[in-house]
Amino acid sequence: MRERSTRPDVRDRLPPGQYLTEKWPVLHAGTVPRFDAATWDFKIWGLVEKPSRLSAAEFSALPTVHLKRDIHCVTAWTKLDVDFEGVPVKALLAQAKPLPEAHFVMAHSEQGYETNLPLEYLLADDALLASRADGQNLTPEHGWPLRLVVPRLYFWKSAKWIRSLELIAKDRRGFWERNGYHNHADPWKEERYSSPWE
Ligand SMILES: Nc1nc2c(c(=O)[nH]1)N[C@H]1C(S)=C(S)[C@@H](COP(=O)(O)O)O[C@H]1N2
Ligand SMILES: [Mo]
Repeated sequence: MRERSTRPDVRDRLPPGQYLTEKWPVLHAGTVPRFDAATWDFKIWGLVEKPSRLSAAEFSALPTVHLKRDIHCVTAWTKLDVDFEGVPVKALLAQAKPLPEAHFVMAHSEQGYETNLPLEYLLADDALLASRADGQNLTPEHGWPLRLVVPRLYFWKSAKWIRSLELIAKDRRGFWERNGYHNHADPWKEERYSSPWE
């Protein structure tokens, strides 16, 4: 989408076919789940040496970092410079110790939503399990109490209301990936939809 009024420095940050939004739209399948701190937990499981389970209190005591990134939704909006605060996924994975045969991850959320990613995206510095954005707790609509943030891929890979990460050997498609979206989802390559021959 051509944005004549967009400053060149900003234009360079817009992946092909994206337009800028100042607002933060809310998008998801299903309803906003209710959060119950007494029963909530976060697990890392599957192909790891040390599976882990953290309660809400344990998770909220973990050290966090800030990460300012642009987010790109497949429905074509891009929002610049969102300041996420959360726990680096790589710190939790370092404790869980992925087995050598683990190459992919399925992120599991409330109500059965799931999305798949190559493990390398979660070992990178810019993958967070975030509870805050722009200095505020996430609203329930944006994923409170915890969402994945993987800014280098279209935003559907950033699972809201995440409850676990499952390490797997062979790639498996998640919810949107089974329903027409691209398996990999790089916005700079416009990997929006999957084609029948993939
Ligand atoms: N659990 C869950 N997470 C989800 C989704 C969903 O349907 N369920 N939708 C994804 C999609 S398609 C997008 S674009 C982003 C939107 O996040 P936002 O509502 O915070 O903008 O969440 C992603 N995470
Ligand atoms: Mo989306």
